[in-house]
Amino acid sequence: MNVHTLAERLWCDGYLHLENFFDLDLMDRLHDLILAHYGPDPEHFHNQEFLSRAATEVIPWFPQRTNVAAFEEVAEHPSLCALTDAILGSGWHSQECMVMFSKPGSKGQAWHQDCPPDIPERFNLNRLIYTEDVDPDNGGQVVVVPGSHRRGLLPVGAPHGDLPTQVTLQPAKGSLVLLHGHAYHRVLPVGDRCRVSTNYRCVPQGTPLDITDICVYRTMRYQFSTNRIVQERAS
Ligand SMILES: O=C(O)CCC(=O)C(=O)O
Ligand SMILES: [Fe+2]
Repeated sequence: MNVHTLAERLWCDGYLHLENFFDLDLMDRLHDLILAHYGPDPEHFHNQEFLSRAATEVIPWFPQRTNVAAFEEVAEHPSLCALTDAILGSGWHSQECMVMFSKPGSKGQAWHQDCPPDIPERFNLNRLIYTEDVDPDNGGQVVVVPGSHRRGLLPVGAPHGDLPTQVTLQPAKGSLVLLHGHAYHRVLPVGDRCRVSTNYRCVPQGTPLDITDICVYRTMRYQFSTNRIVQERAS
């Protein structure tokens, strides 16, 4: 399928799941670096208030801060750049890539929008890569509501409660998942093995790079730079 058809699908559904997008050897190299970085029992990152209120548990790592060359290879991947151009037009910018590690038995990520949808054309695009299979026996699937990137605010409600018309994605090693930042999405709780995903977020030209500083959950808006709840949403 050509990049323009894929871009149309992304704009219609708010997400795209493309299997076998990346070379498996590259995925293995990245996965080894990721496991070596975290070690067997990494510390929690967020404070207790966030962990309990957000029903979200991931430990982030920004590998480009330490210049890990293998991660640049994905950032510069020609097919990924061509697809991003088709979706966002030229002049888009990358945020630094973020690896997300979920410990065994952790909560995954509750329903959220990566940035507030108050201005519809102000959004981030997630470009998620998976360096190992998301195995349904171990949870950690990505759940998204098709078309929700055009529906404004995520409704208030149970952080992990099912939403009508949700679809469940099970990315395999080498998959690319593109997800509009206003789409309603979550990550299911993780079983007895760890889970890893890596996000190469980017934004259209003219969008502030800190657009994802405030995340919308069903119970609150949370600001990461200040570790503060900036709005309560619980009914
Ligand atoms: O880890 C995933 O599969 C999705 C994570 C997510 O919601 C995000 O990076 O915005
Ligand atoms: Fe997200």
